[in-house]
Amino acid sequence: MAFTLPALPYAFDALEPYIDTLTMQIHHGKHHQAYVTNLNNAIAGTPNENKSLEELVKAAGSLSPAIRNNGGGHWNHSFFWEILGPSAGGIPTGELADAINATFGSFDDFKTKFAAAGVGRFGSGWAWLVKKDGKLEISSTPNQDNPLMDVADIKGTPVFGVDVWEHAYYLKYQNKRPDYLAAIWNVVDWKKVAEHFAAK
Ligand code: MN3
Repeated sequence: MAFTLPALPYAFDALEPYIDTLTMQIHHGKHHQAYVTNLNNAIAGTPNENKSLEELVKAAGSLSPAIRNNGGGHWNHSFFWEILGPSAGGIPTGELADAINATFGSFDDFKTKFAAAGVGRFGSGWAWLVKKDGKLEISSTPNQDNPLMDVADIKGTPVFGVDVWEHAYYLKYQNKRPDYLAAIWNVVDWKKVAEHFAAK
């Protein structure tokens, strides 16, 4: 079954001024669409056609680079759109907040460590908050890898993640990845993130 591009769950200009409209249009309509198209081309006519996206991603290490990169790209971006939103930001609450405070000291300490993971990722990739054996960890992955993959250094359930490819921020922030990573907290939907943390 062919994969399809999920609709963005809000308007392209909904994350202004933190993430600009043109970036969202190109990021969703061109970049994410290309991962979907290239993934479909890579699995067409093969037994992988019948697998779910999560099955493909989890087995990425034994599949072709085209499936690893584009399957990861499709999974990562589908996840990313859902954990952002308008009228978002603020601070996490409930058990997620307790876990962040217990693990990293405070929400501010978490933000600092998470941003360092994103800034420290050389080239293109993602920064992640991962739930592993019930505990939170920060990690980063290259390219379109993610913590679900068998090839990930830190494997677990993605709770939160930020795309640090230049295409995610260059139009507005140019070379200033730290500024993008500082702004993104304004559009994080912590309710959605808490749902990922609560899922087993
Ligand atoms: Mn991207």
